[in-house]
Amino acid sequence: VAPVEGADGAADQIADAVTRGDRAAIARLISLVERGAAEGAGAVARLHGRTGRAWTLGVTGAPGGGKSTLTGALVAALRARGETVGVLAVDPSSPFSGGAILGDRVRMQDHSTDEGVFIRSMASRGHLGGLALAAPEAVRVLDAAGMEWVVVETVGVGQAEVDIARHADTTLVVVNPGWGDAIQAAKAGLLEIADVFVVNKADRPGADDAAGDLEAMLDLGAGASGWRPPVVRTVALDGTGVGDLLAAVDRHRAWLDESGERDQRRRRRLGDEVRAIVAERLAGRAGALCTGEEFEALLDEVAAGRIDPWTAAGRILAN
Ligand SMILES: Nc1nc2c(ncn2[C@@H]2O[C@H](COP(=O)(O)OP(=O)(O)OP(=O)(O)O)[C@@H](O)[C@H]2O)c(=O)[nH]1
Ligand SMILES: [Mg+2]
Repeated sequence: VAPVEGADGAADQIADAVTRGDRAAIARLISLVERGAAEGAGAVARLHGRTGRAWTLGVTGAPGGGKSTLTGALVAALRARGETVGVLAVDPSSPFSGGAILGDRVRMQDHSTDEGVFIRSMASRGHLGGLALAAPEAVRVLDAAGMEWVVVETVGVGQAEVDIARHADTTLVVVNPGWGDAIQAAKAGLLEIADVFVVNKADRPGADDAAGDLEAMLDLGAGASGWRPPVVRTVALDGTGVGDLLAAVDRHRAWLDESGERDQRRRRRLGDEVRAIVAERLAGRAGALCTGEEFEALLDEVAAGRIDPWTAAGRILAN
């Protein structure tokens, strides 16, 4: 959605309030962004120049792997270091605030009274493309609000969800012991996007096997990027291994900074975002061009066999 002309005052106001860290303004702007509202687009556009300080952490993996519990534990560890954290739990599949989101809120409620933490769930309204566009906007809001870390949790099942997690500075892929979880993760395309692997629920049998599977798969693809994703075992429920996990994230962060890869990644991410916006806009135009009387008349011609679909499309585009 394009920024609305004449709404500059309101957009300025909300952008300034977000920059001051006003929690109500942050919540409101993320809601606007989630809805794809024009007012939100205007305000977030203003925020872009005030972003770039937050370190974004993607957390993805199969449903129920313990991503939210782990995120809660990471938030606690980061807060213990005195660092501020924004959390976005992105739920692309559920059309309304169902059990998963409620569950996330309950699990993360330890932090609900802490000013240094801002936790928010985002749901799509049956439109994945919308969420893929809205998620980076919401990250921008939390970044501009001064959060030093922004954690984005997505379920790594579909391409849109994987893309959202992949667009973090550091991406954690969470697997569990047993059931060939590591191999499932590989099939879902999660192997390529992981900067750090987490074998969570390491209190259960098979954690060593899962870690071994991952290391073996990493051996096959080693050497390409200069960073070999470490495999860290955690028990998110009681915090075991979370210190090691944070240390691995810190090492990845230092490596990205030193190698210059960080700037390249961010540039790539912005390129992807611009492309996605262009695609969304073109799709909107395509929808508008392919409805109405003229379109139906053209379709009559195609249905009657007088012109073929490609010719019809060519005529529409030539107009
Ligand atoms: N045994 C054990 N259970 C855990 C651990 N971490 C999380 N769980 C449990 O696993 C279940 C799912 O945890 P969540 O944190 O909701 O997992 P999730 O990946 O966020 O789930 P979705 O967002 O629904 O995909 C809950 O019942 C947790 O209590 C762990 O380290 N060990
Ligand atoms: Mg969750």
